[in-house]
Amino acid sequence: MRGAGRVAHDGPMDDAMVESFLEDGFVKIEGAFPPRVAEDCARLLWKETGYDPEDPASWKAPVVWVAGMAQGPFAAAVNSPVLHEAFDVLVGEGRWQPRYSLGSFPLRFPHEEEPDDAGWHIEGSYLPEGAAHWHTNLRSRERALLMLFLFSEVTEADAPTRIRVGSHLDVPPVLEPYGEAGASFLELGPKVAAASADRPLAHATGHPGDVYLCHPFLVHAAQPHHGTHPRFMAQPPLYLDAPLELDRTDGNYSAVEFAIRRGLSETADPRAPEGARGTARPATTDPQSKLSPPANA
Ligand SMILES: O=C(O)CCC(=O)C(=O)O
Repeated sequence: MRGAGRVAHDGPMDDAMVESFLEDGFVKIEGAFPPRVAEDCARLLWKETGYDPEDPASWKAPVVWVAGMAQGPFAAAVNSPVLHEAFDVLVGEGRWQPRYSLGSFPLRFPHEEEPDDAGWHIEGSYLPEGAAHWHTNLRSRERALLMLFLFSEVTEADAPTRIRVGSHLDVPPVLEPYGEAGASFLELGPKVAAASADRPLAHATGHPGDVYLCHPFLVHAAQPHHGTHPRFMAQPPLYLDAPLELDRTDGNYSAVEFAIRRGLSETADPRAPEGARGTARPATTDPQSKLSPPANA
């Protein structure tokens, strides 16, 4: 198993972040928001569970899902300058929507019972009219990133999220045949699990205040918690402000778009012209446009 890659953010973010994101499908930003903010978030989350932090006998279920939290500490966590800069680097300036809340918290408790939600999958990002399950398509409709926010200390023993490193490149060929309509996570789950089975494993461990920014197609899974400390995390989307484009005439691709093209190119006809196979550089690694492509490019 390999360790989760991390990106320093004491200087300007740059090509190292983009390269790591393209290769692995995620970057870990340590200290993305202050530990004190994480503590405040955790206190509010405990209230939602109805459990007593000091009394393990009260931790009745292996996982408690909390939907949306819009109190100040959650808005503060997602709006740190370092995260905004990273969103610009990976998604592109003006191409993502600011958020003022966080959602989708799988709070995992040490438990003998196995959770029923620990299969390999990618996230659904939109609910088509009349559909029962969330869907994903090749252009990652609505979702720019999957984000993992840590609110507790997460060691190997605390049920960290399992990540298949580089699996975001296996998913575009699975999605391509479904076109714009996409497919539900139920249909896609077994296919993306099979396509990424040989990828090395990483675990989303870290400290309160660390954030993993993941490509929306990163294949990941929960795991049973047989440790001692509850694991508090959020896994919300970063929403797109403009749809992803996979065929830009000016080549001004974001890192998220570029990775999708790279995933497609790995199964494409090797005789196809280079530009058509996604082998050009993303705009974010062009030294002339160091950080992010312009909005609506
Ligand atoms: O709880 C976790 O570690 C991951 C949960 C997850 O990926 C999900 O249920 O979508």
